[in-house]
Amino acid sequence: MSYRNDIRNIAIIAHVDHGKTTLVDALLKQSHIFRNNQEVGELIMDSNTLEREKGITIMAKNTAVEYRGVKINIIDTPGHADFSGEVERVINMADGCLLLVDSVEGPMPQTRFVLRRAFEKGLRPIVVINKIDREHARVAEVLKLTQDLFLELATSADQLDFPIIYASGKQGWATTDPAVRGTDIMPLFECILQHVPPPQIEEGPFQMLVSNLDFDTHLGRIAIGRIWRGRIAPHDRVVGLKADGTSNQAEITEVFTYLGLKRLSVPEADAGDIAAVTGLSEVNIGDTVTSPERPEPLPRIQIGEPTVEMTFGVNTSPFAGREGRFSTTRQLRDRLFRELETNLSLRVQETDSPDTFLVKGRGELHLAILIETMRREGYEFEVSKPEAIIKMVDGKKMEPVELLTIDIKEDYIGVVSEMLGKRQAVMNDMRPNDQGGVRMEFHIPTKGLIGFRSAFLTATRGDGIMNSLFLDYAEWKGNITSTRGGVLVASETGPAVTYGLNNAQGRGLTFIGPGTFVYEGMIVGLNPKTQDIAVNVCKEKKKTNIRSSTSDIAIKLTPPLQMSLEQAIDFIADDELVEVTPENIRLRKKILTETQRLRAISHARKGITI
Ligand SMILES: Nc1nc2c(ncn2[C@@H]2O[C@H](COP(=O)(O)OP(=O)(O)OP(=O)(O)O)[C@@H](O)[C@H]2O)c(=O)[nH]1
Ligand SMILES: [Mg+2]
Repeated sequence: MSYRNDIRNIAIIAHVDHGKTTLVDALLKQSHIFRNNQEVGELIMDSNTLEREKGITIMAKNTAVEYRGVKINIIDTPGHADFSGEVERVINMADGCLLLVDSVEGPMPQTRFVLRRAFEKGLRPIVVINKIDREHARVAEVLKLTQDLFLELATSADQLDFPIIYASGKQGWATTDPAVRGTDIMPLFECILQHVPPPQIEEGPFQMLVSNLDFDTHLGRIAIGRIWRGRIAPHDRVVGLKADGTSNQAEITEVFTYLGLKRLSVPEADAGDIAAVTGLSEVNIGDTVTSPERPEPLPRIQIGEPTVEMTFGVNTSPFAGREGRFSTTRQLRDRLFRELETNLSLRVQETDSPDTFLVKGRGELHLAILIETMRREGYEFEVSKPEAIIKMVDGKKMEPVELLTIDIKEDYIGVVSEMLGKRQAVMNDMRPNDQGGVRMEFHIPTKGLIGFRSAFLTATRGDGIMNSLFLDYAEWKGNITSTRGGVLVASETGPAVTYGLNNAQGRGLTFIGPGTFVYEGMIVGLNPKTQDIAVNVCKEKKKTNIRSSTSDIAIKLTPPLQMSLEQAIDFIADDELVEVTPENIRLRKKILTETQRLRAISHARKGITI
């Protein structure tokens, strides 16, 4: 066994928004890998469109910088619990990690999750108390809470001895003494060099674990991973070892390593480094690529199970085929199965219906991001309400349970507790938080969380914060009765008009404006009663020659309540669907005509299935 002192491999891990990607900006910029006049902007690693729009990291990505002659491979990871699979996918590549903790928020549920994963993989952590420029920073307390978390999760005594850096990633500085403001990020670089173990190298022929895939129209499939043994060069012959025990031979065409945002073509790459290779057309994430001399597989990547499922089906609305470029079963099927290659915690299953697929993910956001990505690519399809994944264990029905942490103002304790009570949540902690409000912790079945976020934000007037983390499976606690009201359903097909919408607004809230094309069975609003109400939003005022009063001329409509994709998915009930196309997000009843819906309801009451 030997070491490579010229390399360090680190993962940046934390709860969502604790400043990982911003800190990577500082590391990139201050390692001077950009030209002086190069405009690189902010959140450089959040390079895909949805990441930039949402301001969150969705996919883990790697980059590298050089500091005092040492190459530091940096892996930026997402902090949102729904993308935990990304952390699990890439953490194998690192020897150490920067565990960021926001100096105001302190350790949060996902901080615990990622630290546990880091310990399982034997990574050496450096704690970075981050955002210490914030006005309400409470550095000493947050450090104490972080130490408590280490005490709770460490499996050996040496894990308790971790270096601490205080930083403002945004202002680009770090310091070892919280009382002294830093001037640059160098103290963090120094700490990485000193405390992250250099990669250990096992002697022997080439062996690499594939942790990521990329595609390039010229180069084809690019396999990215850490080299554990040996070296690799263009034209080397290799063997790809697959999950099912089979293998295939290939010849490497090109080898790349990373520097900054670039992939550099290199004559060879050696053990300890993170490299990208081309020439393997069949390779998948988790496969081991080795020299044919010693084709030994590395342990496969462990990915947590999905907890939420929903169906993706071919669009069956009367407007099907009008707005999307890809709308057939084949296209939908191919796209979904292709997603499995890189989205490791996703599962796709065929169902009894050939036009419908069951898609399982780590949470509503995980699935919503896939839906949004596909719709932007030109797909149209319909999705059902997300549901928690139920398992049978020893003949018992089990369901996923999550730890829910919320921060709210005291005034909302009553209303939020009541909402959560109805959703089978059990409170296990409540204490004052540092923003003058309270922090409450609950155990709640995943099914109770579905649809909760928007209700929670409405109830707290947008300033409540909630985070949830999968805990475990527990015995099924029974159904939750929906608290949502009935909907307003269009009874005719055609363009909605002001007169018809005005009538509909007499019955409830509307979701669409005049001019929107609707079809019979499409959901156009919400009503306060429990039953659905059919409304004719296409109805025009009868034309007469005489205007009875001036109020007929200018009807003032209340602006429609427009829902984002995530809100729409959260909103729908079991007998409803969201129709997704590149141009529109429509809500609809599964059964479009009112008579058939009523018949289905009466059959259901009598226990008849149709
Ligand atoms: N005051 C202050 N704000 C910061 C600092 N670092 C990041 N932020 C802000 O915190 C927010 C989140 O920053 P990101 O870098 O995207 O956080 P992240 O951990 O990468 O988030 P995810 O990848 O989505 O988990 C942004 O609005 C940043 O501007 C800091 O040092 N000080
Ligand atoms: Mg990020």
